Amino acid sequence: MSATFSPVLLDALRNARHLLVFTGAGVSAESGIPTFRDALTGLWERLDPAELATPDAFAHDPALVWGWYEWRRKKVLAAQPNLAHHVIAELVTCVPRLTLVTQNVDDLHERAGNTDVIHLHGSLHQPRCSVCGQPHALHSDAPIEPEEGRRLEPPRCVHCGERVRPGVVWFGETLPEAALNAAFEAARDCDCLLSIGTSGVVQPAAMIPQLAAESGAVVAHVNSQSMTVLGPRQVSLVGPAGKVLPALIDVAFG
Ligand code: BV8
Ligand code: ZN
Repeated sequence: MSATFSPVLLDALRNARHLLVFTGAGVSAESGIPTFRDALTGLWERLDPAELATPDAFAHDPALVWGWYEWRRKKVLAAQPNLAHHVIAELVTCVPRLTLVTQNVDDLHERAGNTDVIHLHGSLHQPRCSVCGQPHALHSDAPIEPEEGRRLEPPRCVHCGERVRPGVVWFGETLPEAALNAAFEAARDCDCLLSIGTSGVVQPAAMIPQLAAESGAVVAHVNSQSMTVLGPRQVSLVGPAGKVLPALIDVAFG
């Protein structure tokens, strides 16, 4: 990709007091994790992910939903952080303050070295009881049985005997309040925001880049597809995050 970047963005990065990095499924795509809106293979080709990620879906067919999340968790456990995750971890050393907000339910940012990651949509790795809310311990080294498309009965809570559910935020559920408040506060405070690998359609997370722009921040969208930008202080960098980010950081800080 071309290493020519907007001077507005380069200045904003070099002079950033507070950089906000906001990520979506596209940042993990080069690690082999399917994005949320990609066509899924096998059985999942016939299912809409958005229809599996709801409280109603779990109530209607818990084994189908639990099996799908275990399949996804297995893929994440087998995956490694990619260059984009590593560059984001490195960025912490380039600016006085960095906040990392992700919509992703994987742990690839943490495995690349970021700490204090704000997870707006929860985590595949922290299931909890669907009734009493107690966390449920998963043994990450134990083999995960489901292959793609296999149904699997959810485990039972050791406290109350009810079904354990994935520790993610489903459609129609509210986001964790502390995480959302921290993300909105960072959006209002930051002077530069990198929005990486997100289609920006899921609310309320999608308000974050908009809020940062309204507060005067320079906003850059890094996406394999061209993103619509409003005004001279927003830019769209088109290409895979694993290529665009190393080039950007090299030009800005190298
Ligand atoms: C809520 C966890 C209040 C589960 C997820 C109309 C207006 C406003 C809101 C709504 C509305 N209708 C419905 C709503 C509410 C709804 C919503 O926003 N729906 C949308 C779809 C319209 N939101 C909610 O329900 C939220 N809660 O509003 O609470 C409330 C409560 C009750 C009653 C009333 C109000 C909760 C939403 C949480 C959903 N959970 N995930 C799970 O993972 O299974 S969301 C899901 O989408 C993903 O997990 C991810 O977190 C999220 C965002 O997706 P992206 O990350 O952007 O991924 P996507 O696949 O879309 O895009 C990938 C992008 O990467 C693409 O642009 C692609 O081009 C790019 N890309 C690909 N490869 C690369 C790349 N870019 C760079 N490099 C690459 N290599
Ligand atoms: Zn319980």
